[in-house]
Formats: sequence, structure tokens, C-alpha cells
Amino acid sequence: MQYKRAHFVGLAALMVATIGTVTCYAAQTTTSGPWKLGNITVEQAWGRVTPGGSRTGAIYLIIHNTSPNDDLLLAVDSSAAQTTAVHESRIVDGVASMEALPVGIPMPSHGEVVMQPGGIHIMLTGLSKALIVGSTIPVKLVFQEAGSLDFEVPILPLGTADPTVTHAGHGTNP
Ligand SMILES: [Cu+2]
Repeated sequence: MQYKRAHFVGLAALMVATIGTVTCYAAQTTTSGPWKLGNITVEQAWGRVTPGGSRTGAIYLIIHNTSPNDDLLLAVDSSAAQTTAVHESRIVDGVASMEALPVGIPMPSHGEVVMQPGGIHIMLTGLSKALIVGSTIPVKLVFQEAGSLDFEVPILPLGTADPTVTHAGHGTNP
């Protein structure tokens, strides 16, 4: 019994790996954007599912504020999740953890806020359905000055190298 069970798990893992490879070529594998709202530009948005069938996901993106004035990110929301919050990951004494940032995240004039793995991210909990690679998830950002911006974020495969970093390698930032 024990042997059969282990064998089945191994087979299932192989099937998942095979399907994952096929999906990888069929699905959208690039970030999305840019979207503009007044002086705010959101770009390089992508989402990643946490493993294990968890109904939890994370969204990464870059926000530019080209306004001469500072702005504030007042709220994040997604109709696909029960809770949407901005988190920051930290490593303290070798242990990774994350905490919710207080409401009102500064968007400095002529500055940018980079949300990426290992740092600031939009955390989705209580997803209504598992995020599937190649699908998109609706996200809403609300800024104090610029107003409210809705867009769809593509879900990229698990194990994808951070596409924001890859993209930066082709730009002016090494
Ligand atoms: Cu988080």
C-alpha cells in the first residue's frame, strides 16, 4: 500500500510537470502594461501563484509617478480575492516573513515604487478560484491624486525567473 501510494504521487508529479511545460509555451509569459492614469504609469505587471493549490497569490508591478507632486497609493483591490493588501517581505535572522504595509504608500514625485519578489508585493488571499497560468486577474489601484486605475494582470508560470529583472537587463539598468 505504501509503495503504491508513493508510486502514484510520483506519477502525478510527472504529469503535472509535463502539463506545466506544455502550458509554459502556450501561455502568455510576459508582463503586462503599461497603463496610464494622469501622471501615474503602471507597468511590468505579473502575478504568481503560491504552490500547493493554495488560494493565495502575489502580484508584482512597477508604479511611476511623473507628477511634480507626491501621490499616495490609498487602496488595492481585486474582485477575485477576499482580501487584497500591500505586503513587504523581509529576511530577519535568515527567516523570511512578510507584513502588511500601512494604508497610504508614498508615491514620490518623479519616483517609482517597484513591487517584486522578495520585496513589496500585492498579496491576494481567499482567491475565488485557483490562478491558472495564462489567465489574468483584475486589479484596482486607488491613488489620492490620480484616482482609480483598473487593469488585468497575467498569471505567469511558477518557477518563472522574475521577468522584471530580465526586462531590466535589456534596459539602462544592469
Ligand atoms: Cu505577502
